[in-house]
Amino acid sequence: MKNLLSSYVFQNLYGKILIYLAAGILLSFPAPGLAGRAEVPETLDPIRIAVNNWTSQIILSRIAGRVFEKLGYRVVYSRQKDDEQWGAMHRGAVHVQVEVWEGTNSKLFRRMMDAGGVVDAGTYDVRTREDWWYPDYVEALCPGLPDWNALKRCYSLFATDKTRPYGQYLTGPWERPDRARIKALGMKFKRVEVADGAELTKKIIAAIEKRRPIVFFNWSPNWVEAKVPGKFVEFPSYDPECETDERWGVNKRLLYDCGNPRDAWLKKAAWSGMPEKWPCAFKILQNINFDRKTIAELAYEVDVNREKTDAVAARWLKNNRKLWQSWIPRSCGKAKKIRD
Ligand code: TMO
Repeated sequence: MKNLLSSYVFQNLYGKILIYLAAGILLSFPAPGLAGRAEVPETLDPIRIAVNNWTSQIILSRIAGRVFEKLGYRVVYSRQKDDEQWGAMHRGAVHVQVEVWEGTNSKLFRRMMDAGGVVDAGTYDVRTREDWWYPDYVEALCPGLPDWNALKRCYSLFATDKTRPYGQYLTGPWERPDRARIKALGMKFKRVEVADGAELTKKIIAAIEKRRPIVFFNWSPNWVEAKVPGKFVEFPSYDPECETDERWGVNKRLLYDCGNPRDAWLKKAAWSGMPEKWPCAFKILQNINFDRKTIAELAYEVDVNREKTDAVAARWLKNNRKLWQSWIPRSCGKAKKIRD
């Protein structure tokens, strides 16, 4: 009886302890939806990422999207032409742009920021350049390069069926006042535009494999510099006045008698409503960073090694877990639970 009683009391006590323990555990981990816990994703409205038409931008978009998805965000990729994306972003129809290049995008980017629809989401640790470029083997045929004056003399080297007797300058659908520059500098060149980065790549590779003289729009970092040594053409140094004051520069009557900036920035941009609507995703976007080597290598794997952009992005995420996890601030909550 005594034993029975004591075991009853003991069991009762044991049960109570269990109940207290269970209650304690439950209270220390509030259920989802209770106040005090970071809610990520803040909304299931999809984050729309602008996808442009050159390789590194397409891969970086995919990497950013995958990181958002790991935190539960919904992501939609939206094909956008370089010059048309700003209006869409201003209206909030597109929310993220992972590569804004100073040489080609700064004008519209600034205009949209001034108008209030777009915000700066941070600068990469990479300096960039975008301009006319040629492989080194062209130098022997056109003495004086990389000075642009050399091209005034040997334009006919670059003539094609589309441009003869003028030289051909090959480029893609990116906003540069090339025709205005060609005119202002009195160069005998015609601008030939291909559809996108992939087609430009095809044409460049075909030319360099036959060591044909070629001058084209290139940018750095990009795969080209890793595949073939070459240089940017040195035009008169960029100055903002070159684009606003006709009297500036070698041509006293026309604008655009200068090159693009030589030491330019690379930024990310967002719809101005993003910091409020998806605060965690916006902070991640601000933290995203790539170095020069990574951007060039990612482009190389697709453009030269012919891999799929999705496969290249997935492999990068798998091999660089620590880095992309470091972009996710603690305030995003769930960060610890994310899987590959
Ligand atoms: C914007 N781009 C990198 C193609 O010059």
